[in-house]
Amino acid sequence: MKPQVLVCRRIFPETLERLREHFAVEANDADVVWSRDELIARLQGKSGAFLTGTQPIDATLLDACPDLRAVCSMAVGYNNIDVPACTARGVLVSNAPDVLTETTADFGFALMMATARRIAESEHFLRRGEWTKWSVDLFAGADVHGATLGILGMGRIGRAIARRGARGFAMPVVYHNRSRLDPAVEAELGARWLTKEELLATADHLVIVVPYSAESHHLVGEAELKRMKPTATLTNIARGGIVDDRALAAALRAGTIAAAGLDVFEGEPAVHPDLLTVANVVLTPHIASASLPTRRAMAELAADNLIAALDTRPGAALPPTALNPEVLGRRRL
Ligand code: 8YV
Repeated sequence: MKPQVLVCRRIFPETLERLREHFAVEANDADVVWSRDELIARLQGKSGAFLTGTQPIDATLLDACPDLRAVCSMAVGYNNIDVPACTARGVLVSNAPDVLTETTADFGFALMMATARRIAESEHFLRRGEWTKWSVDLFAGADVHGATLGILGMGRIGRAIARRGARGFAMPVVYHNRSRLDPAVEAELGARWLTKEELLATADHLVIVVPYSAESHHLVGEAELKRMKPTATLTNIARGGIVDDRALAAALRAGTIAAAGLDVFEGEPAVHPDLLTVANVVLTPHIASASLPTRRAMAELAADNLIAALDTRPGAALPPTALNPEVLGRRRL
């Protein structure tokens, strides 16, 4: 009998087909966002769960779903999953890194440029029919080329954004990360490490790409925004909750910084109402990784992981991007 798996949201038909070759699949073609109780109910008897990045997997859920052996997510961020709790219960966890790095960096750069050059704000003005004449400073924004690019969180996506800025736009790159990059990598990227305080004060365009955790909650709030230049922009493509959205809306209104670009929000898909009424912010619905080829690659990678994770044959290949592969060692002994 094929193992049973739950696919938590609508995914591409070809990925579903592949999963059906290996598993008895319960899919979610209606793309309903299940409540926690519904998720637990649907996970009964399931060996695997295909996650799309938002379903919370914690100790209580795991204890209520004793058949679960693998949770495989098609997102790179896995702050929704309690990995130690999974490991303690022998549940394999995987995420989907690498396949989205370049696409997400493209979007981060695009959002930063849209923010600096006031593209959304001016488009809304045009659509409202308010464009009646050319003016010398009509939607005049900040330059991107040659400006200092600040990157908070220098992982794979941060480095891909640094390359775009340094090579394509002649931007001096400064960054802050808990661990400094290898000097050779710094030299290759043309990037200089700064303290967080120095980074905030130095960047003309600050892009946030740190993972979300208890430590990065409200990493940028009122005090941090006050350290930034009044001409600076802030772009967040990482996770909601890293920036204090209420403080950011107030800072944008007060002119503490010039503008912001946000793809992620605290409590999304809800957006802080203050952000919706501020003009100098570009808002997008968590789509940084959303090119079709990349979303397909993310889904395929999650499927690869799920198929390998539930393959109990001795010597079976390891899931390619497992976060706790040690649980398989235990299981396959
Ligand atoms: C996903 C993301 O689209 O991979 C991530 O961590 O934030 C996005 O690429 C998102 O997680 C889906 O919920």
